[in-house]
Amino acid sequence: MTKPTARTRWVNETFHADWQVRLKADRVLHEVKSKHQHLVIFENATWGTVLMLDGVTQLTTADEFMYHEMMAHVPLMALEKPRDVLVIGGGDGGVLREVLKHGGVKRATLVDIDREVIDTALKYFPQVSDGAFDDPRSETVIADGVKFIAETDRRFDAIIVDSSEPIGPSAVLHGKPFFTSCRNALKPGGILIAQNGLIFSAPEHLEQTTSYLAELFPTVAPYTVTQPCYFGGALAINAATDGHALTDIDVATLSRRAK
Ligand code: SPD
Repeated sequence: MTKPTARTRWVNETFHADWQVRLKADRVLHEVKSKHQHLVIFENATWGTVLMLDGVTQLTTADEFMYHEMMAHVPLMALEKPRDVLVIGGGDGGVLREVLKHGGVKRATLVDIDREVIDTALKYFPQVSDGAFDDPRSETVIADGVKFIAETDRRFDAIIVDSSEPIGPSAVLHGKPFFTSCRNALKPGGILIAQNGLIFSAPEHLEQTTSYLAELFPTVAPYTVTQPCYFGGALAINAATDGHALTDIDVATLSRRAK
């Protein structure tokens, strides 16, 4: 632990209207206002390297595995043979890294609007993507995820939306038109996954997404991850499908797939 001094820089999370969390920046590694958002990367003795976008903590190298594993393995373990996976957002490469652990995945496409996030992630915390961007099965597209999904002819077994909160460039990744396009780009039985905010402090976010998805899919099955750097309790991850994979699965099947 390094002792705060008068010159210590604290970086505040500014997303919540009525409360703030701040982290000490032992060393600011990079800070830029990109074309799309304010990005800051800094070191903290407890959390390791921290990425904040527009005042929202996106990841810390100490605990990122919790969120990334839950975003990737829940849908991919629920499917018998996922081959084509799309990640929208997630420019740090953490979800992509977990997706590529599934040997059956033949093509994993990551679409992020902000090249700055990918480039700085590779420079300042390459262990998060851990080579995923160089995997021959992966491809990276710098594009607006909303436009990409509305226009693509491809069909995916799983679409994983690794967005920030509904502000800045991420806001449109929480709307019904976007989720409608995602549904249209899934193969029959495919699964849509979307980061859905802190349940305790933003229940309306989970309620709204769940109602959008319920109008689009016969099965909606949100689950949670509790990751220490997302202060305020459990974070919701929403999941939807027109098949049965999310609800009709037994332990023996999961165990066989895990092997
Ligand atoms: N409350 C913040 C949720 C941030 C979700 N996105 C994290 C990106 C990590 N790949």
